[in-house]
Amino acid sequence: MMGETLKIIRSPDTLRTQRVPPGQRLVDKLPVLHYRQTMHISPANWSLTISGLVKQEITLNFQQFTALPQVKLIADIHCVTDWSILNTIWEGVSTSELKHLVQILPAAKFVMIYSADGYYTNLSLEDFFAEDVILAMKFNEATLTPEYGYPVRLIVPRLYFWKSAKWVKGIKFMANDQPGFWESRGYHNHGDPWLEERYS
Ligand SMILES: Nc1nc2c(c(=O)[nH]1)N[C@H]1C(S)=C(S)[C@@H](COP(=O)(O)O)O[C@H]1N2
Ligand SMILES: [Mo]
Repeated sequence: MMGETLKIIRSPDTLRTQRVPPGQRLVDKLPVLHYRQTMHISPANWSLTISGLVKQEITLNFQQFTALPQVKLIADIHCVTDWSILNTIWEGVSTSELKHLVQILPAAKFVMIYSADGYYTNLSLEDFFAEDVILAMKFNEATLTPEYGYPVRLIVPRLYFWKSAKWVKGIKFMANDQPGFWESRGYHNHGDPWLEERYS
């Protein structure tokens, strides 16, 4: 892979003339936020299980995951606690790659993302498979640090940052929507920053 040029995906919101959503302020460093302690995960102990409404569940180890095609993503990030950061750069695997690994059953309409710290968050399939959603392994040209979700975190640029689960270990396809960790504790089920879908 060395020297290979990655396909670049520009999150559509980076093309807006006004890039800061209502009620947000700009910061220049990504704050570290999670509900418990930082997880320290070694690649040897990491795996990703894709389960639920798929024809056959699969579990990928780190080596298998890193062998998948990768992309570079340029995206603006908005946290519900009111900070935004523009032009972040991520590298990883587009969620659409998963469609080549498992056959998703037609009944599947939602996903739950599961993290190693017990965190989980829900997304519609439409939001999960949006063109700018990736399972990231690098942030601003460097391997993710444990604080930012090493070895693999989700990046969902067009929803508030609580949807961007760190230390991802599982993805479950579901017919019905279910609230995730913050979604069942007062956060909005969807979380569009441009509509200020902050709390419910
Ligand atoms: N596994 C996990 N992922 C998580 C969280 C968490 O507590 N655990 N917190 C979420 C919230 S509320 C935010 S704001 C972002 C913060 O990501 P950062 O630390 O990279 O800025 O991670 C999200 N992903
Ligand atoms: Mo958050």
